[in-house]
Amino acid sequence: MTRTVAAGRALQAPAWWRDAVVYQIYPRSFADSDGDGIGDLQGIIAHLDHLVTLGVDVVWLSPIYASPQADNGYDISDYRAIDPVFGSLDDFDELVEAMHARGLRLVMDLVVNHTSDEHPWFVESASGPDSAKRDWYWWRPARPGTQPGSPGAEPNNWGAVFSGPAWTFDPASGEYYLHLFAGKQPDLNWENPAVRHAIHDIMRWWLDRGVDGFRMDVINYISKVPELPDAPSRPGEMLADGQAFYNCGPRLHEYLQEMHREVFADRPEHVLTIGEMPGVDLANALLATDPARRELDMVFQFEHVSLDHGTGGKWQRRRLEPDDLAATFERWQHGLAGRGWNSLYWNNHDQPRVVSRFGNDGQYWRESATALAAVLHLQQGTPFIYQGEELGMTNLPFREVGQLRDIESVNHYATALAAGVDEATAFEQVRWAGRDNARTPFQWDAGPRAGFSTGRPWIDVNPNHGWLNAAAQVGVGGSVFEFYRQLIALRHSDPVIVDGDFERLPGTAPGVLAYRRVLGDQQLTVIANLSDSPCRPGTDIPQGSLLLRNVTGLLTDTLAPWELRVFRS
Ligand code: TEU
Repeated sequence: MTRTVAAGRALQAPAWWRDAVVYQIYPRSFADSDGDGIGDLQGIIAHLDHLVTLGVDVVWLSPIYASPQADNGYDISDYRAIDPVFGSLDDFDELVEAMHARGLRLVMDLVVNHTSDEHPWFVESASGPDSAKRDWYWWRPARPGTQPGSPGAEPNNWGAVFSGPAWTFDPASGEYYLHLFAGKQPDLNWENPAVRHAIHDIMRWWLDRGVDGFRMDVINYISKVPELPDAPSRPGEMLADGQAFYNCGPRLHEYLQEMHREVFADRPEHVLTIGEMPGVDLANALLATDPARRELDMVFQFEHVSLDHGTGGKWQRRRLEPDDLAATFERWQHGLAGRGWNSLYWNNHDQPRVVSRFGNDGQYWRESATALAAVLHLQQGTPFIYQGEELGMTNLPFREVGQLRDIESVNHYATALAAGVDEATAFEQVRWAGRDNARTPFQWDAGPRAGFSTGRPWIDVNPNHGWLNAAAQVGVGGSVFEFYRQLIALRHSDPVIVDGDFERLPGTAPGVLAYRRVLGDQQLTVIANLSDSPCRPGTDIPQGSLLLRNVTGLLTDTLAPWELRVFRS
């Protein structure tokens, strides 16, 4: 009975988040208020007006909980405490108040596929096979017939995302524990209802404190096939990709529905929920975001940010074919239309900067940053802007291995060398695809350390901050920042962007991406040249009023390199 009433209300109430734009803050690299070289909560509070000027509605904060910082906070040792490096719970309450006073909502990062190995749950679990929390994690004996602790004795052959086997041996108990990421990130066993209840409790605790939603880290990995079988491996390779046994595993949707019932269903305000799902397919994304199923509002899928990966994965670079990009966009726009919901992103703290990766961060820096922004933001879904993306921040020209900070890059570099890859090749791999590219300090101004900190930043500042910074762009006509501001304002004022159907325009020239959004008699046509050469689009340039363009000069039937035009008709 209550469920019907709740469903009726949800259908009538306009969902506040449908036309919202989300801004991601990576706290470590946003603004440092105390000069220790690491960004913090007071730094964020001091810069909230930047977000208000930009016009975003929601902030997603990467993890700020107590953590040994083995993976920059994605390894949590206390879910109810703020890491002292970022501040205190008082600072947090102040942040929530300051955000709400400005009409901004706050989404927390929820990292519950795994904890830190320093979390009291794991410490207790590791205390011995008889521990009351032993089965809060995945403990397994060595492979039968092997010597425990010796190479190849791991319970199965899965590789970890951060290199090496997904198992670490604990000599004290003679067993191994599972970690899909680093050894300091043991996976929780969601099969155990006590684990799920403890997580629901944590979530309610933060909602009661005033947060407005959650971005859920690798939430599609929480259900594993409990037998944890070996995965098929490539000839000559010891380790294999175990995804078939944990990506959207057998109980994922059941767990998400339970979480919805236990945590979200009875809240007075809609709780915004975003599931990060590496490797998710369309079918599972639809199951997770169909409102009738009561799971999540949206998921991050990874297809468009994998198009430049080689067969060996992210470290193998392949040229992006704009046609592949158009086909991927079209598939997801159509696949989720009318039932599910897309999230739209180029960047986050795990992806290289889009203007360097898919654009041209040299000659066509401004043009490519703005064209890429527009082709993403004018689709249906919820756009996410990662800090600095609104300025067109670029990858860092790393010169040496000592500049690397990310556990994934450091481990990959060492593993590649051990496997016989030469230093130059291994370095080029992490330089191009490494996550540190996204994590350099936010470039506030041209001053020392880009105005990020008075101390020595934990990671190098990009040397281009002398000209690429917020002070040089905010309020300056023609800047990347002002272009983003326009895109956000358009979404807020134009229902065709929020609700219009998506139609890809066929027959375009190579490198040209063109689509139409249609709502009743309203139409928006987006045409972009995603290449360094001028070209004729190959599709009719529509008659109608020109709403947005990222270059100046005469309107002809040829698009300039990285030119974008948006027409309303
Ligand atoms: O990332 C999940 C993930 O699998 C990838 O995005 C990963 O970061 C990388 O690209 C693999 O090559 C999430 C977080 O966003 C990431 O920062 C964490 O390191 C990871 O989970 C573990 O918590």
